[in-house]
Amino acid sequence: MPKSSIVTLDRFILDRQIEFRYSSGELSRILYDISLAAKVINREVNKAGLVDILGLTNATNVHGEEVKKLDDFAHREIIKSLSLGGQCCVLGSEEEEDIIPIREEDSGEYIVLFDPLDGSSNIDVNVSIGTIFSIYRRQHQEGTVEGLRKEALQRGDSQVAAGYVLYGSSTMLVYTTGHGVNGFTLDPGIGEFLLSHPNIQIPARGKYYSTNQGYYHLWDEGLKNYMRYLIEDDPATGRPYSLRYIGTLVADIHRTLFYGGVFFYPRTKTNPSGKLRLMYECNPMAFIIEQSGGMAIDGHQRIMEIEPKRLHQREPLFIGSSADVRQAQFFLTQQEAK
Ligand code: P6P
Repeated sequence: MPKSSIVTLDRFILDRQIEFRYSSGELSRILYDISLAAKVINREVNKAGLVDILGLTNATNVHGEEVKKLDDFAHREIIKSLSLGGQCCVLGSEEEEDIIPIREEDSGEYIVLFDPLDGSSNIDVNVSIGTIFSIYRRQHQEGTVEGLRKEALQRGDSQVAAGYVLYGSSTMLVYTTGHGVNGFTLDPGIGEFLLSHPNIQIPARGKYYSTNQGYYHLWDEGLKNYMRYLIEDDPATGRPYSLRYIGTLVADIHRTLFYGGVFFYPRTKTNPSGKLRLMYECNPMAFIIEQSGGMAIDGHQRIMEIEPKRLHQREPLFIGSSADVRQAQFFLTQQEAK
């Protein structure tokens, strides 16, 4: 019997369950539940242009950003999907100020932090958007709200799994449990995520840089020096790099994962911590990129070694091919050494 070349996400999770030292099936169930929510969100994203789900809910989220209907739908869908299985004790969402305790009787060994719909400003113009998730195991059995708040603030290097869904020209789910990175493409005809990109490895160096250059005037001198270096004409060192920027973190990181290069959302004079959130944007993306052979820093230290203090705290992010991120780090620290 020929070995089937079609591997569904569910089959893959089951086959790889043994790799996970707590392989009681609970983490597998969480990954199933997230993939189910992703299929439901994908259906709405695909028809967003056809029904009145675009536009605003007249609400704002914890960051004062207008919450688009699809953001709110995705937020509720993920909570619903993760609340059923009993594996989670607490959730954290970009759309919710505080943690979301899941079960009164204080069971559930896992924590899931997520950005339900990253890049929502792009929803109305049909540009790729995404969902990001980060999964931890519970460290203590204290079931109070304060205890659960602590559970939701673990360092990135304690993650047991992380991934994203990219709703683009095709819908992909990319995730890691610490044993490499694998990508699955949704076959809408059968409603299954199929293994399409096994064991993804980021190129050691790329030829793209990805950032919102409109903030150049607000950057530190070291970063300005780095960017000027990247766009010098020196073919012998693979320069100039090309600029690619979509404005959806998931899409920009996904391209970087496959083509290499560096994405950065730095601190600026007006936003000293940058814009991206540590717990449900920087940490999960850092886990994935490190597992693919790349690097992720805040400009100085590993993103995943930052001690979290608040659920929605922001951090500067430099992420991508290790040679490129190291080069950025050199320019940033060289300037500070002066
Ligand atoms: P800017 C989307 O709003 C987001 O949170 C990330 O997905 C993206 O990387 C960033 O903000 C874009 O921010 O300031 O360039 O519009």
